[in-house]
Amino acid sequence: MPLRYRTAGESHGPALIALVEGLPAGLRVDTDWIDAELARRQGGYGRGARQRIETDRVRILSGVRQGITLGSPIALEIVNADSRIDDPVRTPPVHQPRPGHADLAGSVKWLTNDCRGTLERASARETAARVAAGALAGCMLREVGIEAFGFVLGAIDAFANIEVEAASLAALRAARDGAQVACPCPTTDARLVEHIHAAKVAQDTVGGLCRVHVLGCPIGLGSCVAADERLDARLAMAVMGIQAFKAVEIGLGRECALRFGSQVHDPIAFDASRSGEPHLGYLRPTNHAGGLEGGMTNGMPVVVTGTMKPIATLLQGLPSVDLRTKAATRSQYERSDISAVAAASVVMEHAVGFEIARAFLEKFGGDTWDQVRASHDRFLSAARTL
Ligand code: EPS
Repeated sequence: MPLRYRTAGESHGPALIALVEGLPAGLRVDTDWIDAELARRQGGYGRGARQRIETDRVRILSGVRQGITLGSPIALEIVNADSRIDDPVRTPPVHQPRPGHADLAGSVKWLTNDCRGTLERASARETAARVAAGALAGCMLREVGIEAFGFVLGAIDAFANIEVEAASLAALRAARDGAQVACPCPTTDARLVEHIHAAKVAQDTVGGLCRVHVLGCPIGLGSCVAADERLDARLAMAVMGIQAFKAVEIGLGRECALRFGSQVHDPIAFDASRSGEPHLGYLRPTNHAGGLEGGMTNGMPVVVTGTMKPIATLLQGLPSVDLRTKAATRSQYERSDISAVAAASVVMEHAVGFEIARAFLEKFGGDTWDQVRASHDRFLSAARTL
């Protein structure tokens, strides 16, 4: 069984669910850490009033016994405090679709002029369940020293220049977690707060760039042999699957088009004294490839950047039509966030982490965690003797 997950849950439904299949038996699950990641997703300057209502906590409904995975499907539940989907007064119909939202396409798709069902289905509230699934898989990655680190890189005119290395990871994590918009660079973070505040005053919204570094991946996760096995393709899908993401880049990304090959490709050298590191001693002075060559990890940190568009719900509204009359109007306002980019960086960290975990189990999978770990150790020993 490949590692996979499916989430379910509407914005104002009773609960969110994630069903995770394919984790081996014998893995310790750290629910405190999963809850801490859920709390981190709820933070960030620019979030709406909903975050004061919800206190997201995971409840494990199956697949775990005394804190250890059984190897059976793991059902995770996060209860919605703001559950009012069955109350027609508190979740009234919506007839003026928001440009940039799923409202219009979803209403036509489901043959109704009420956008309410679509906004409930499309809501990013569901990302809480995705973070829970990703953090569950992260419990496995942490056992083998693989760590995903997501943060906000910037927005509008403020973009940080952040070098992520194993030695600086703890300090960067502390800076990010103490920041208001999850950006480890304090000056960029402060500027992002100004932009989000200005957007609030102007009844506007702000998106941004999120970046995830994954440290500690062994060489050879993913594959070059088929399009759907390429890890870069799979990471792109995982990130584009997050609400409001419009672009994904690996390493230098689209900047590759601006440079000649000699300025893009990362030179290869070898230092036997560093064979204990993920790159096994194959040193790369640069990491423009973002840790992926030929759809496989190359031992350098995996670096993925995602672009989140500004939230489609603007307090000022945007030009739209009333779906009943087709008359010009403004889009209908629903309680929302000014910016959810800080939350999106947490979601992206876990979406990327889950895909790395999936690739890890494809290469080293077994029924029990001990078997998986032994397979990983055997592979590293063999690779070091090449
Ligand atoms: C969301 C709209 C807002 C956000 C919500 C996502 O919800 P509401 O309309 O209920 O205020 O707060 O995000 C969350 C609740 C969350 O936990 O992230 C949307 O339309 O996607």
